[in-house]
Amino acid sequence: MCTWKYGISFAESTPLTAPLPLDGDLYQAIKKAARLGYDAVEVHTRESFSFDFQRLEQMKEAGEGCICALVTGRLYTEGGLSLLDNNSDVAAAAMGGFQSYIDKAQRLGVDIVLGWAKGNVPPDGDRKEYLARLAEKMRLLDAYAGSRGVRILTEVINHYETNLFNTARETLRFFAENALDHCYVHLDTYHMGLEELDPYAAIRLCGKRLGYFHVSDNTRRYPGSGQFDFRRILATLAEIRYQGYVTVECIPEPSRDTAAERAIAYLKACEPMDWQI
Ligand code: LER
Ligand code: MN
Repeated sequence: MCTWKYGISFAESTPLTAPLPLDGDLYQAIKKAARLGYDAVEVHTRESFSFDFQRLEQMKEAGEGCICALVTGRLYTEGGLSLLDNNSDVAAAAMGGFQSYIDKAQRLGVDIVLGWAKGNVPPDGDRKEYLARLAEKMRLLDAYAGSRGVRILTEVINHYETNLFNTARETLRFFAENALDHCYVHLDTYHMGLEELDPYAAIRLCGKRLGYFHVSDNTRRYPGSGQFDFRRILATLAEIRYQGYVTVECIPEPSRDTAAERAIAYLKACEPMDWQI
């Protein structure tokens, strides 16, 4: 046994180009993930999604699997809402959306992932001013989440996709400067490969503030398909006594099921032998 658990990304509907291996019915996907050896499913959905909480509780109790996190990206990619939108009504609607995700996460006993829906600094924007605006909104969300026992897993994403929180160091500094005690760093091996000069040092720098971890190989296909050193990555997670989820977020090639099967088999084979020491 290792100190972390394994998750896998899911959305009801997702194209084959997106790094979400599982799709279809949520409850069937949770059961399938459990059959494949995963502990949980990460759900990419809208803030309005209607969960059958009772059914999910029963499934968890029966050992049929569970949800590990709610991802908020669709608030932005489908809903067009972000915290940094210049239109204050849109930014306020984004805040409301985040609160809905947090309420649902509380019911489910999970955390939320914040990534794209924070928004960006526009090309002509004053970075300092936008960071101050983001800090103000994240302080409110941090308090809201904290009072509900939910953590905000803030994903560190490469600079081709967003211009805020591209490295672990930048993200940790923002948390410290704004006393965001319920925000945790969410690293992703794919993004680290593009941004972190030393990904192992980035994991160590996060230490106890590492709250979530996405894995895919260097081409974003399943772990074990490419060049990343997952033995060393998992050994570094063991070194910091990481206790969260290691979630497979990879392109579903050669097929959804094969990617999901190969990913978990490879990760388990890469677990450090001496992790307990
Ligand atoms: C989401 O977890 C992520 O990693 C981003 O690249 C958006 O897909
Ligand atoms: Mn990710």
